[in-house]
Amino acid sequence: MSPPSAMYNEPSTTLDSAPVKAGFDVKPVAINSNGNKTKTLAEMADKWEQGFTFAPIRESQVSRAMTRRYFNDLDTYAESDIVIVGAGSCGLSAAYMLGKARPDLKIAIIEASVSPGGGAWLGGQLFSAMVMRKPADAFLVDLGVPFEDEGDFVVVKHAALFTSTLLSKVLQFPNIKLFNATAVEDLITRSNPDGTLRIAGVVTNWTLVTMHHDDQSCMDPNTINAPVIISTTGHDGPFGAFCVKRLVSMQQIEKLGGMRGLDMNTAEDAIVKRTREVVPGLVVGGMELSEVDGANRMGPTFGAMALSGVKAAEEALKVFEERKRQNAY
Ligand code: 48N
Repeated sequence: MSPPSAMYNEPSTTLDSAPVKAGFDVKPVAINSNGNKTKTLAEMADKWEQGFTFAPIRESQVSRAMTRRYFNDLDTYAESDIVIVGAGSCGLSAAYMLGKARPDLKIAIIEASVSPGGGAWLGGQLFSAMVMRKPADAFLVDLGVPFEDEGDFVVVKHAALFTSTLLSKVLQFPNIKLFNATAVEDLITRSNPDGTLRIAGVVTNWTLVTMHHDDQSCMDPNTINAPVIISTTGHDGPFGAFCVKRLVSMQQIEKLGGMRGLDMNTAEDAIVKRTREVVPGLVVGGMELSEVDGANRMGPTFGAMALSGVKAAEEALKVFEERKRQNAY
């Protein structure tokens, strides 16, 4: 007998499509569909053979729980206030600052990899510890990440502790949505009255699709409109420095300066101080900026990534408020 064709009537659930609510909406202990409070771990301990069972499910409920939310998010963030390209340490730091400062704004993060975090899961040469030079310890204090104080710098015992804490805090903001496994493969542009261009959104596709444009027939992308983009796609590499390379190919900047040799003292100050709106509507931070300015690289010290993210958030908010004044979205 063929399966019931859509005969199954799921208990009605309507997603809260109201604008995102401020504050962390922490739910009480879950209540089963039959109205019973779910068991605690202590109540389950050592009783796995005495009647333990999961609540019943139908596969379509799982499918609908995922797809309903994902496509609701795509609809909600199709018009975003700020888009961050790249969820590495700089992009996530910018998202954290924006999530705290502006719960009223819709912020979309587009991350090409399935796993966000970029190069910040380990310190240098796959070692665990992460070094941040002061005053970047202020960011760790704000975030609540413990560290060992070594005088002019601090050490987080495992880079993953920093990145997972930052990621966890960012993902808990109700006004921030992470679209991972999704690549930005172009930029939306608008002409200003004076004939110059401004960036007004991003063009996206599943990363696996982006990687196969050469061996498949045309696979058109999707879009997200936003008055300001923060690009933190890292230094040059298969996906790196994407937006600034695109600015060159669309002749918005003449050429890239190219990241220079390693010099920690020079590199970190330059990246933080020069985090800025490189072209109207596009703020660049982190190591992508080294490709624009020809800045030195700093190697395995991450304070500049955090503070560049802090500054990128400030710069993006200035651009956002300016666009609002101009009514130029
Ligand atoms: O971690 P990264 O690469 O970039 P940053 O700038 O956040 O942090 C850089 C830092 O990890 C270093 O490189 C350290 C300090 N070393 C310096 C040195 O001297 O070597 O994160 C960039 C993220 C990655 O997760 C990419 O997957 C993502 O951006 N990404 C993209 N996401 C969406 N669309 C794209 N086109 C895209 N390109 C890159």
